[in-house]
Amino acid sequence: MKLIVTGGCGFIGSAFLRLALQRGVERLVCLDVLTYSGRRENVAELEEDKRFRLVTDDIADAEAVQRLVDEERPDAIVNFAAESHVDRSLFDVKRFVRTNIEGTLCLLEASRGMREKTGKAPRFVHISTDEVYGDLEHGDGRFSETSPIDPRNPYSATKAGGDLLALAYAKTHKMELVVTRSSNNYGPRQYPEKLIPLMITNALTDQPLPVYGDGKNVRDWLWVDDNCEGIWAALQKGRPGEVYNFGGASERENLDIVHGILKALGKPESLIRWVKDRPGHDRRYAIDFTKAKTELGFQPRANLEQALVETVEWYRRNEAWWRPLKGASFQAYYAEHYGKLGLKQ
Ligand code: NAD
Ligand code: TDX
Repeated sequence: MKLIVTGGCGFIGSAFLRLALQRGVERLVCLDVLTYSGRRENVAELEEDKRFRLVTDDIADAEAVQRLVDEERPDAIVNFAAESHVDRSLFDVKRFVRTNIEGTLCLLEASRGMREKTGKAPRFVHISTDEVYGDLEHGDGRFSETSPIDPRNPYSATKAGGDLLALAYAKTHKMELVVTRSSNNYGPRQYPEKLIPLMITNALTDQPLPVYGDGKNVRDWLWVDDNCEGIWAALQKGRPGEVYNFGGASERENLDIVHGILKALGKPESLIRWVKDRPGHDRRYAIDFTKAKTELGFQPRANLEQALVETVEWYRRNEAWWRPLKGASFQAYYAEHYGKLGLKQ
């Protein structure tokens, strides 16, 4: 199989690239423009493999995308590339619209373009998120694939846009396309702005741990390699035009996660800093993954408490990876943007 994977220098994409090479793909092209969260070091060891090629272009550059697709003629495209951080979408929405909606469109159009030239479009897996369903209260049920689409922040609105566009292409243009919607991932190489790596790296350096609101928001934590296994299965056997939810069966309040990290590092609870709540903060995400289990054999394997300790260990051992990411520009970004909302203060 010849694959183009977009956003492969990010957190989940780089884990998926590793899995694809292990599974014996014949050719693996990573298309990634290397934004702040795209790290070349995430694929450094893969660059030694002759099957691997890194192309640093923008998925929203229609010509560049068409050129690459025509040149590579992939059997499949897996689209991870995105602006992925909810907090950043509060300040910089245009960038989210460009990548998450226009970029997805360029990939879909390039796939159609390949069909016009060769008679066959690549199979397409579009990576979406459980955030497109909006939020739940404690005690509500879980999101299934038929739950209404009800995004509540600019990030999830643009993800919903890309997701629905992809599904429309499956129907209108009969593309062999599958959408996956997963819950919050965790594991190595996650950019240290997201809850778990931010808290770990702040605790390691004795910086305050900013907990939004009352700390009781719930996320369903999914080990990154479990998500990648699900995506691999969706690539192989997902039914065209279908959506598959992936969850970790590990719902926890944010404060439980923060306590787990402090315990694993032997750090005091006095490091916790209560800060103003995120505007439009979704209360709870919870995923029903029965469909993925039944049709794809998806099953999350990780035990959250053990895998969280493993994640903490990865960050402890890989300070050289994250330390430069939390330097002056990271601090300046926080000071400029988060200060305005009172977050992280
Ligand atoms: P990430 O921010 O770590 O990585 C995103 C990658 O996309 C980076 O390598 C970046 O350089 C690249 N990219 C961004 N804009 C691009 C563009 N215009 N052209 C080419 N490359 C571009 O994100 P992640 O956490 O690995 O998320 C990957 C995907 O999974 C995203 O689509 C995200 O919405 C989705 N998702 C993430 C989570 C999670 O918990 N992290 C959960 C559900 C779904
Ligand atoms: O400093 C913080 N303090 C805090 O209390 C940060 C960064 C987060 N939080 C809270 C907000 C959320 O309730 O922790 C929870 C998790 O926050 P994030 O790590 O920012 O993730 P979330 O907003 O849930 O979105 C994530 O899951 C769905 C990913 O970033 C998305 O890409 C994915 O689609």
